[in-house]
Amino acid sequence: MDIQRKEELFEQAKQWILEAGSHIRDHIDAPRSIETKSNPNDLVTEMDQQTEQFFADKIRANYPDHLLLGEEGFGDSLEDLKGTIWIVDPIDGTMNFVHQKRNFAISIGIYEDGVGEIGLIYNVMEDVLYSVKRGQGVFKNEKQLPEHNDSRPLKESILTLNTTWLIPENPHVEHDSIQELVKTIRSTRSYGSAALELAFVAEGIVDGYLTMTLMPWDYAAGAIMVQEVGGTVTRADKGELDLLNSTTVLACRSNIYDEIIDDYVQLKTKESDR
Ligand code: 2AM
Ligand code: CA
Ligand code: CA
Ligand code: CA
Repeated sequence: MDIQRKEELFEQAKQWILEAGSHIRDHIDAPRSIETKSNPNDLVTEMDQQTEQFFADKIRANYPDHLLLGEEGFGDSLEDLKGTIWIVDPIDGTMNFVHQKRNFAISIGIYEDGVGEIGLIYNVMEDVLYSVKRGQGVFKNEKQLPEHNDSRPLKESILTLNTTWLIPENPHVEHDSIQELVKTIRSTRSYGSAALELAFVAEGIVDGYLTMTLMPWDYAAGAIMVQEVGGTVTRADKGELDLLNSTTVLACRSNIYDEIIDDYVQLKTKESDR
């Protein structure tokens, strides 16, 4: 992407994400109606929908030739990744938004012909913006994050992980392989927002994030950030991420990547059969 164009797009996206976040903060204590989607624990609120609508209106008015891929259905349905695509999760961590009123983020990844160029993850209640322009480093607010250069071994690593993958009945991964992983590492954390968990991997405050069921809007921005600081991000079977489908994701320091997948992650179903 042309450097000048990238700069302009970045500044515009940054202005909109801060504006949307400020609106959510101002209404954090307002009464809200909560609906469920695929199951009783899969929540959505009018704030998720309004926020995605906000981005859809802004993008269509200002960049009519761009496309939007969003969680709540206000975007376009895409058959391929050609062109400039905004991949937006209006609230990542809706359950945290509803129950905790913190620990949720707005996530925006801007891709051109399938290549991630710009990423923004806004931790709304803490007013912390993680941002990246590919090739120009990752920033936490105004401060540039260092490249991953710590080669701590897996046994001294902290991974973010949903406890779902330790339950025998989960359909995606052999739970005992994940138990072995948990026994090996230093500790686990579960923040409940994929976007924030990826930003934390980029920041180096956790060493990796492993999950089985992400959609493109969950990781579009975070994957660019982790790669930019030298980390590795792929499917949990080492395949390339597919931005058009649900996917497993491992994002981590590059020095622990092979060991996690080769020695611990035993998937129940082939990614191609999901
Ligand atoms: P969401 O809050 O935008 O739905 C929770 O562990 C993380 O997984 C969140 O980032 C959440 O995003 C994401 N997620 C993906 N698919 C989900 C689903 N079907 N139900 C709940 N959370 C889901
Ligand atoms: Ca959701
Ligand atoms: Ca999400
Ligand atoms: Ca969401």
